[in-house]
Amino acid sequence: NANGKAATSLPEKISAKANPEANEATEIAGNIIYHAKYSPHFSPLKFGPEQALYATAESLRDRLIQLWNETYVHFNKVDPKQTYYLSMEYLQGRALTNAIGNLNLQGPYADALRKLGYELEEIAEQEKDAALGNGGLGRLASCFLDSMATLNLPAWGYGLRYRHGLFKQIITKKGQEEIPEDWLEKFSPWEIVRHDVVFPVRFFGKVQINPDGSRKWVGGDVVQALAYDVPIPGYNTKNTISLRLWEAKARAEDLDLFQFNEGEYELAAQLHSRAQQICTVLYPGDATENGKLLRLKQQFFLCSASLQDIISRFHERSTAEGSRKWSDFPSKVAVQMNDTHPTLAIPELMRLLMDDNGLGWDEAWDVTSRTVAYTNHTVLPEALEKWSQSLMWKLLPRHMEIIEEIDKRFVQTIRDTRVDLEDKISSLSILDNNPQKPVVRMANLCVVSSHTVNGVAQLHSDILKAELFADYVSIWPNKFQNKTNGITPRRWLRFCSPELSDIITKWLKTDKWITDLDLLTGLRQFADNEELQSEWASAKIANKKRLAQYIERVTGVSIDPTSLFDIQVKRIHEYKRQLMNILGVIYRFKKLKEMKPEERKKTVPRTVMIGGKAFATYTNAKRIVKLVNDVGDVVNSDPEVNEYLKVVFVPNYNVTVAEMLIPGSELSQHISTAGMEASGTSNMKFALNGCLIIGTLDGANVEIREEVGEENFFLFGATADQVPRLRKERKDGLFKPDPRFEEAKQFVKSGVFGSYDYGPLLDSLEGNTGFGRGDYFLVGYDFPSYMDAQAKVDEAYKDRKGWLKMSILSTAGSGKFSSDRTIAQYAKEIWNIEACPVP
Ligand code: T68
Repeated sequence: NANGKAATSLPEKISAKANPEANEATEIAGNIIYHAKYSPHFSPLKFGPEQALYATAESLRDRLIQLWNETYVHFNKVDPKQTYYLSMEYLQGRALTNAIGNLNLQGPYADALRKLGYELEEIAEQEKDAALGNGGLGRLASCFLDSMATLNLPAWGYGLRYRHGLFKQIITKKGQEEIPEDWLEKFSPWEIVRHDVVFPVRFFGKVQINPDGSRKWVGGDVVQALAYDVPIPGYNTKNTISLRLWEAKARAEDLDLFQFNEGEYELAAQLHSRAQQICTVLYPGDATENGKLLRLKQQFFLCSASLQDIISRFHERSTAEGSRKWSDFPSKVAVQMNDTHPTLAIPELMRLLMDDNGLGWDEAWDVTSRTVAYTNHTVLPEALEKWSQSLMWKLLPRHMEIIEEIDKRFVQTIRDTRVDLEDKISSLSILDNNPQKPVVRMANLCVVSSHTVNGVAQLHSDILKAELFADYVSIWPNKFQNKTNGITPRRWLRFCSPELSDIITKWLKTDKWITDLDLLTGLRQFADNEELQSEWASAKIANKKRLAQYIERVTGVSIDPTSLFDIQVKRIHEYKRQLMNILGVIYRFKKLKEMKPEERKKTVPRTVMIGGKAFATYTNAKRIVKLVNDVGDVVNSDPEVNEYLKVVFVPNYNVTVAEMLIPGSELSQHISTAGMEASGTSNMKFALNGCLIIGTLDGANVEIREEVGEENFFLFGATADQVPRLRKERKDGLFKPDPRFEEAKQFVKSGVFGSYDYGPLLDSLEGNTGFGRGDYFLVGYDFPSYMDAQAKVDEAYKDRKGWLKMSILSTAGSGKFSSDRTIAQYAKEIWNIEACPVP
């Protein structure tokens, strides 16, 4: 209501005011009321924050549907070449603030909600994250969708509608525990179910050979794929594209009524329950045979449903000008595979073309290989997908025939044309026929079948070409490209830090940087300006205070907003070396303890925040989480030290938590073993928000350092080309550890941080003797240069003006890392598509 008290019941009427903004707000408020009343999801009478969220989202959804429809009709009319992004993961996060911001309705929506007694922020807080992904790869897909829409590109995303997204992490005395996430517990106001978009997807069965020699996949189980569209609005444009998520459903006739009436309920509904399993969770455990089968089903389900939909749209659009030739398909359709998870799109497109549409092999292969392209996101051998051949024969017999044929033809071509590669054939081929464990190498299938293969940062793409795919490069030198990742500046600056955004707009005298991020270089000329510096500092401190309040609320730890905020947030993985971070903290703590009080006063107070989820079965990663928490407990309650050092494990790191942490950060850590982090994208978000990076020459760090200037980047550590030699030296016992490293490990062993057995974790850092596991990630080697770089950070932070200047230059140098730039390059250099703006 008007005096700012939350309304608990629905106002009947909202009165209009004279100015147009106010009228728009009145209309929106009316629409929110309408939805609360006539699209009810709750009983009447109560209109609390939750009811307000759903009604507000539905009022926005009306606009999104309108824009989505206009975009669809326009694309249908113009009939441009369209890209389809296939991804098993999307980390969308919340949608309300983003939709309001992209539609430029911030003012009217805030006013409308105020009329109803609410603040917009308070309502936005109610929304659950859509967390249909793990980490960087899934968030990249979501940033890409935002850029595709904003650039008016004819492009769509396809994914799965997981009932439960990524688990929720809670921290107990035992460390990380996982509880199921439930974004659909009530419902999602953003999705639109399309009851007319349904495709059958088959599993198991057999291949039938017809009298004319053609083949058909028959029998087995058939489930229905039902489409849900999540509208993706572009920024400052009408174009609104789709993230189409598939849900698996059984048909009514799949219920065996006879069995049901016999009291055999489970048996009667087994097809229903098998269909339901497909979209129940993201990444079901795959330690068991059943688990593997379910994951393979998920991948095929995404590929088959999406391709049937793409083909049906190809036909739908061709009716306007008469039927179209299949050879035109690649000039109307581009399919981008986000890593190898959607690889089955290749044999599935071949099957649909040959078995359902009568194309011959050569014609089908020509169409397929001109349509699909593949992005690689990792060089870690354990992350390169290999599926057991027997499992594939069982679930997808026709696809295995096709894969065998692709492999046979490829190998034959190499034999015919490249005698020099004869001894490489066993590693180049798609099928690995090792009798112990015959597998299909999905990355090889992707490289052989795609017209383009790309890495996600320059260093990563160079490594792909020089190592993982080197022999393929000699066959197809022009197939390989780099597309350095990017992030959307809307979510990751404009909306998550409105304070800093307004300052940027004021100094650049334009807000065009929001869609043309290179304009940020215009800040460089003001980097020394005291007025800008003081405004910059006040935005930072406001963001730090907001973050401090959040930390206190979720962890109970109170942190000092004037201390240096040092953050490392990402999935917990040994190669990302959170262990090096916490060992550094442990060393710092020990030194602080040893200091006299006057000495301590001269140090730079720091708050170290670490957050991230460990995969549920990744034991060492979970040990790291436990160690960070234990160290935090001891350090934060130490009265001698806790004024100078705090250690916080930020629980349940996700997109929404990132939107809080990143704007309040001053130093962030991107410290992976060189050569192992393909790109990293949070490094870009931090840099964009004026946060300095301490990091190795790995992934996109290399390019960030180039752009922001080496004097604004705290570099340390071995380079990627040194890593193999260093690993060997470590193994041969030639490595001499730094005393600081030994001291830190010894301190943990002494039991200061409790009785948990950190032995196995510490052993992973030792050479190959005894219990040692070789320190594969070279924590020991990089530790001294890491500590030296940290000392430089402390020195630099003491110079307030110098630090602010570096912070401004960091933002100024981040223009390259807009996903608008990345997507424009994909559009031009891989997809060959053009903007198609809705008039
Ligand atoms: C990440 N990969 C890279 N993989 O690690 C990161 N899911 O360097 C890069 O910036 C990012 O991709 C975007 O390119 C992942 O996030 C996964 O999450 C993954 C791996 C295997 C299976 C499923």
